[in-house]
Amino acid sequence: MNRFDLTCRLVKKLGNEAVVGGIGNTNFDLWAAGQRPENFYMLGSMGLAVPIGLGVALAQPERRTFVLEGDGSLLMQLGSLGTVATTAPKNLAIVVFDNQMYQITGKQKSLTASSVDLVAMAKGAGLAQSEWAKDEAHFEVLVERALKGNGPWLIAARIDGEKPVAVTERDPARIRRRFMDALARKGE
Ligand SMILES: Cc1ncc(C[n+]2csc(CCOP(=O)(O)OP(=O)(O)O)c2C)c(N)n1
Repeated sequence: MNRFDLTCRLVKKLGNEAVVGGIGNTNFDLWAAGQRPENFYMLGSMGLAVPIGLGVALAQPERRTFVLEGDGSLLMQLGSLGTVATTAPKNLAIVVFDNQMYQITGKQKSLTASSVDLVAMAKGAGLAQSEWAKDEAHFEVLVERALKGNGPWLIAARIDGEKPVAVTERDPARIRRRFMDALARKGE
């Protein structure tokens, strides 16, 4: 599967849901898939997308929140999976794009290229509703489930090594302001 393609499939289904894009390529493809004020483009820190998304989900339980993260970044903040399972927000879905490498810093292999299974780890952390997407159609089924049912969920997809389609504008203050303004408009 391909990160940009899956990101577009997800974004097409969205209304007022919040989306937190993790560092790097995940973020860039979210940007390229169509800029929404409800998207927060996290710049700079590996592993912070899940903690930020968890905060958003807990603060606005009536709004669904999707977190998009790379395998390397999720591995850097694994404890966050346990925190999500323990706080159990019904409105939070984590999407992990697993390319088995730290692509943006030079394609170094990550541990998912060898022994690590992120879905098994998520289940071990207490996230029972964790699943590998078998293909694009199955990915869409899992996203639909996350849009309608009670979470938290973790959706993992094995992706190719394609480069991202664009690069996120590096204007953190603007990104933050736009996101906060969008989230202040509750119920839209
Ligand atoms: C805490 C921290 N450590 C290291 C880096 C440098 N760095 C930025 S992105 C990245 C790799 C990210 O890998 P992954 O999340 O798997 O995404 P991919 O690049 O494969 O899309 C690294 C090592 C960083 N930004 N923050």
